[in-house]
Amino acid sequence: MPEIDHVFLEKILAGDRRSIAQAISAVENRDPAAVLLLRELFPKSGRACVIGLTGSPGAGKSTLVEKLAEKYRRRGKRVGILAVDPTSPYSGGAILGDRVRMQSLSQHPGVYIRSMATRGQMGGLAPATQDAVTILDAAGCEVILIETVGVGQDEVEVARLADVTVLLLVPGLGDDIQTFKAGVMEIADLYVINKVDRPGAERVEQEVTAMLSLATCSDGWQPPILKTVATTGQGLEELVKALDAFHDFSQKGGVSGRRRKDHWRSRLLDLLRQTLFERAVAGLLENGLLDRQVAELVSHHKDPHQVVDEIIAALIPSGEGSSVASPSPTAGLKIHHLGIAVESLGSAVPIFQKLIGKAPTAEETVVEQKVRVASFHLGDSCLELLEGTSEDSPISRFIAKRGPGIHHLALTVPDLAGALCMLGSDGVRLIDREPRVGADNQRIAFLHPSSIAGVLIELIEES
Ligand SMILES: Nc1nc2c(ncn2[C@@H]2O[C@H](COP(=O)(O)OP(=O)(O)O)[C@@H](O)[C@H]2O)c(=O)[nH]1
Ligand SMILES: [Mg+2]
Repeated sequence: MPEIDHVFLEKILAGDRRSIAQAISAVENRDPAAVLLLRELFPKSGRACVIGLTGSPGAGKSTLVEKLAEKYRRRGKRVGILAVDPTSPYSGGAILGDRVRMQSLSQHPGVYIRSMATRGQMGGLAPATQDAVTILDAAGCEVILIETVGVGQDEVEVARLADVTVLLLVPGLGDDIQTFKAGVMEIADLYVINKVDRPGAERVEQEVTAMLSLATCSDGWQPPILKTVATTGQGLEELVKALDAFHDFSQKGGVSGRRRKDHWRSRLLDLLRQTLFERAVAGLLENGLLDRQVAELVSHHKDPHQVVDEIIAALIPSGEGSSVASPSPTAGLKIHHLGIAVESLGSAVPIFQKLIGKAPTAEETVVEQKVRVASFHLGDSCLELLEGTSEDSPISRFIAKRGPGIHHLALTVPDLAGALCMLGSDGVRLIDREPRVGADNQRIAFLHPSSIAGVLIELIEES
């Protein structure tokens, strides 16, 4: 069992370059000592702002990263740079001019540059990059810039671990947008058209604008399109301002917290999947079960599904697997409010006021839902009287079809995504397969009345 080297740990925390480099190599090589090291470093991380920059090779990512690093240095921030791009000049792969330029940056005391091996990472590229981020973060880097080529699934995963994702496009690569559409295009928070000193920038801008007009912005953020000349620094000030604006927005609107939650959820599931699998396979190899089952497949005596069932049965003795108690994603569910469709608040409010013995706590119009709401707080939950503000409001349509009365029941759940996943696999009809943002920036989703005794259910994530 490896032991933690406290001197080494202290050096990393103090920002010692060589120790940081060794630690990142250790995670890349999946050195068993790295697990212990990360355990010590993890509680000291989580403070850095992680900025992902992605785009095709040659788009100017490294040049832009260098300029951004300078800007943040001037603000007194310590900057970490991770290049997850095999063609990046950080790795010494580019022309001499670039290399000299990068070397000057890398010798700056407040900047740490590292390129990640992009092939042959056993646990995958994104987990290794995540671990490198943890190390840099714990070592005191306040801003971490990650450069990736935004084409493959791996790179999309890397982009997802950033707090903000910037997509770089350049004029003249007409099919850029097509290439990116499948992955990174939708997850970018900022679009940068670099090399606007070259012809064709307007066309790229038009294409991005057209693409964004089709996209649904789930978080309420309208991604800006910026124009830069990374080599001269033109447009850099605006880019930094836009990054600041996104940072403020995501902190205030809870986007940052939600993203981190989504990120760590998928990271945990990946790690579980991988670790469980590795441990199971190690056991199989030891006792020869795998080889025996492979022979059964080769001779077509058994089919693969049958073999998988048998292997799992051998790994998990009967009953054990099914009796593992896991908390249900809907445990701790509470009534948030009951929505009642009324023809007019003017006549309904006084009746309820008499019934409840107090005036409504709030009356407001939710423009996007075309509804006017009067809320009466009752203990931990509340009664909402809903009046449609136009004929095509869902409330007006409900009344036209069914008459006034109970419209929906809203419940809070601690884990909305988990609840949707569970309910969906139990055959409940979901109106929203994924959580979306509702009034007050809460994460909500609706369940279809047809599978829940005719009641429309709104699930709200507990904040
Ligand atoms: N004309 C022009 N050239 C640029 C601009 N930005 C970067 N370059 C050049 O484009 C080449 C590729 O840049 P680099 O930063 O290495 O791109 P990366 O592969 O995306 O990291 C280099 O020779 C840069 O000097 C720009 O805005 N205008
Ligand atoms: Mg590069």
